[in-house]
Amino acid sequence: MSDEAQPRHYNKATGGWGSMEGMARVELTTKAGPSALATLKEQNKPGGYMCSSCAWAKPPEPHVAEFCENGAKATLWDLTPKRCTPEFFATHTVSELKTWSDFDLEDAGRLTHPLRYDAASDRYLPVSWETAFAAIGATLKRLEPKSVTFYASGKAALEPSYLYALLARMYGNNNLPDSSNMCHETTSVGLKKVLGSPVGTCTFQDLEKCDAIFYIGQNPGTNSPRILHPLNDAVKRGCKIVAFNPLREKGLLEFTDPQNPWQMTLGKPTQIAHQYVQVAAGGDIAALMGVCKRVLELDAQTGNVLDRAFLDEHCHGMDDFIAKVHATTWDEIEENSGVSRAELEAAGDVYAQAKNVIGIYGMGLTQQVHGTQAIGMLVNLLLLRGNIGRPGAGCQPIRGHSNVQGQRTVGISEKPELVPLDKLREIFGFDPPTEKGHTTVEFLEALLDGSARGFIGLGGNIVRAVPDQSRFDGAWPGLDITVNIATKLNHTHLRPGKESFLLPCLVRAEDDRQASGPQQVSIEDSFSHIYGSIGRRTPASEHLKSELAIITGIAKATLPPRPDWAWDEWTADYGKVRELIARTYPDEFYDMSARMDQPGGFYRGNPAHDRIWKTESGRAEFTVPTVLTNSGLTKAAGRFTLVTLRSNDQFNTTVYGYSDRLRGLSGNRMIVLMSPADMADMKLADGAVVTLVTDCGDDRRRAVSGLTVTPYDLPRGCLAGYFPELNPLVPLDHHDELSKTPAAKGVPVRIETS
Ligand SMILES: Nc1nc2c(c(=O)[nH]1)N[C@H]1C(S)=C(S)[C@@H](COP(=O)(O)OP(=O)(O)OC[C@H]3O[C@@H](n4cnc5c(=O)[nH]c(N)nc54)[C@H](O)[C@@H]3O)O[C@H]1N2
Ligand SMILES: Nc1nc2c(c(=O)[nH]1)N[C@H]1C(S)=C(S)[C@@H](COP(=O)(O)OP(=O)(O)OC[C@H]3O[C@@H](n4cnc5c(=O)[nH]c(N)nc54)[C@H](O)[C@@H]3O)O[C@H]1N2
Ligand SMILES: [Mo]
Repeated sequence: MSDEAQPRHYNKATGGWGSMEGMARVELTTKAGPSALATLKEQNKPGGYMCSSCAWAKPPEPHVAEFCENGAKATLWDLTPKRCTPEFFATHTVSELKTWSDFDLEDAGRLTHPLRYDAASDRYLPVSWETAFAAIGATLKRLEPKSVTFYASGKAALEPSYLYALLARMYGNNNLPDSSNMCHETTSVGLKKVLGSPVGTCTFQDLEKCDAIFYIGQNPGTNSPRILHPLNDAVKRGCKIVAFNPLREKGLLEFTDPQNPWQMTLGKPTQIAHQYVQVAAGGDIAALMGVCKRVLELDAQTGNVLDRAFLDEHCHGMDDFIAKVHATTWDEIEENSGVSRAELEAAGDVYAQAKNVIGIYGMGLTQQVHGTQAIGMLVNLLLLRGNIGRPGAGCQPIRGHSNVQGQRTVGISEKPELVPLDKLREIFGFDPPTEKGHTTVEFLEALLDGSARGFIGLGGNIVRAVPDQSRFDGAWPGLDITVNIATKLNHTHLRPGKESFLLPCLVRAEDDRQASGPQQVSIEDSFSHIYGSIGRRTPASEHLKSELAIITGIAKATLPPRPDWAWDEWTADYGKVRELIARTYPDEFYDMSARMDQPGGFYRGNPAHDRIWKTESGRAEFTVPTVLTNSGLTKAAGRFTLVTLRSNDQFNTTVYGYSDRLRGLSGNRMIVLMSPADMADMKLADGAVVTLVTDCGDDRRRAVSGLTVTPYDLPRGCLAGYFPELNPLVPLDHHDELSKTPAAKGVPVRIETS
């Protein structure tokens, strides 16, 4: 637990000795031991185990240690010798455990036995797998298929994910929301609309050829630290990085390479960002508009800035967009972006001078009410100079969970139009449902209105990850059934339905042995590369099953028996599941088992990368934003825009510890960061304890109390604090207009002091 009450400051570069300290501390907490360190040595290397932390690429020629501080933490966290056994559950009731912190619940260790909730004693009791599957199957058969939701959290590999989606469709629905619905769904919808492809257009090699990177709303030092190596290399080549972020994130400022002994001991850190645009929270549409305005001005002067051949041949809607840029004044741009004209012109100059530009972005763009418009705006800028679909250029979201993109690729999607239903019909001989399923937000709405009757979770912690966090507590017990497939205990497991099962699974680093021998799985990274992964560690308990075996166990107990639905055969040999994936998606996954083990994996391709635009017009689409702020918030006296963030010591709702080293903060997660100028205006001292209250105009009071005011270098009007502690402040209906991704980066709040 926290041993320091006040945050303290840290001023070192990203990487370096600090990251070594961070890993050592988690090693101490988890007591993972020397064999876990052996696992780290083969992490992200061909023939090894693929990290279960973020979705960054696994390069064909890996470094000696191809893992980062946070990947190491994730592995050590999985491989802890601590165990959360039936004895633990005999000692603690569910009501008591509900009062524990996220950290303490997961710190109880790995789940060891399948468990069933017993309402009479308010405890989880051990149950056999057979009894659990039979009971789950009996209840699911009784329920109306449309009332059951199959959530997934982005970690499970391609093989179990494919079967999970198949199970939901054979059962009779497309209720397959994913953590992606709270994350990059804005990308899946926004990029699809303008480029015809829902994923990034770059390959790893493009990073070696770009001359500028526009790096928007993503925190590499914490959330995808291995990207710091290619960024570092790019800067050394002369590539200019222009960062857009309301926070001056350390990873974008400077980096000490932990792989480089000289730099670790003597050398100077590399300066990462050539220019740091400290945009107002939600100010990116306006800021990018300013950059575009400068590019058009330069073109008007010289006539050779725009890529006219590309624009003529490949784009649609440019005239309307250009008219909008001309009609938008610099005053409006400065007012809405919070950035001066001179700074945006400087960014425009970098863009215009660079031959190849990549636009990289993360949650700062996606978790906004107008997130899809913001992504459209970034694409507008890239299109002006033909920076999509050629080497060294492209639009590249940085995805979250290690296989979140892959889960969508193999069918975990509530949008049936994204799934080859005809292939499923042909291969499995059933009529897949065609009605659209629940997004995460729609599941929550169904939970509230009582139409949801069952919830199955393939990993994750939906109770803590969602908006309006505390609003659903009363609804969960009304569900007929909740089933969670998990590795460690979290608050979602403590919201049992009338019937409830907690099913423990192997982690990716563990030896997964089935009837045909040890099994490999595969995952897809942010660059659409697919890799094999094999676990070698002894499982945490002999009672664990793989995610795939649990899914097939539920399927067998729920669906009518058919010889061609060969659940046992598929469980015995995951290669058979890869054959099914290849039959369903032949163009991308042919010969999958062989290709996934080649160094660097295989690229499944992306039409936009080859300038084939699967959009409505058949061309890349310029879009005209209808607003200048991503958050859509209007300014009002005393109102702030709250940004919810990850610390350097967490993976989503998994809290490893209480240090946010790269931001110089530690000891307390119940803080609110605030600019000293706003503190002075509000007469708040460093260390004052306040309540944040949502200011969205509906009648519901949403408040989080006990937050310590902490001065921080932020633009005026912007507050920041931690996810998931601040999730009760995000209204359920405060989400991106098209994708319904909750707008966790633009929450309107007020400060109460008493
Ligand atoms: N160690 C670790 N790694 C992780 C995760 C983790 O929790 N821990 N989570 C994983 C997951 S699921 C995901 S999706 C990714 C998330 O990785 P990121 O996309 O980096 O997500 P966040 O940390 O939420 O913050 C994004 C950044 O957006 C900035 N920002 C906020 N508002 C704005 C804005 O209006 N404009 C701009 N330009 N920037 C803004 C914030 O200051 C922050 O730097 O990381 C993945 N990797
Ligand atoms: N306010 C706010 N809210 C947010 C965000 C934000 O930035 N701000 N970010 C959003 C984003 S980007 C995301 S992706 C979601 C995350 O939402 P989720 O993906 O639902 O949450 P996680 O915290 O990643 O899930 C952690 C749990 O997963 C289980 N687990 C871990 N490893 C495994 C495994 O290998 N197999 C299985 N079966 N289970 C495992 C463990 O029980 C662990 O407790 O949160 C979203 N919510
Ligand atoms: Mo995410």
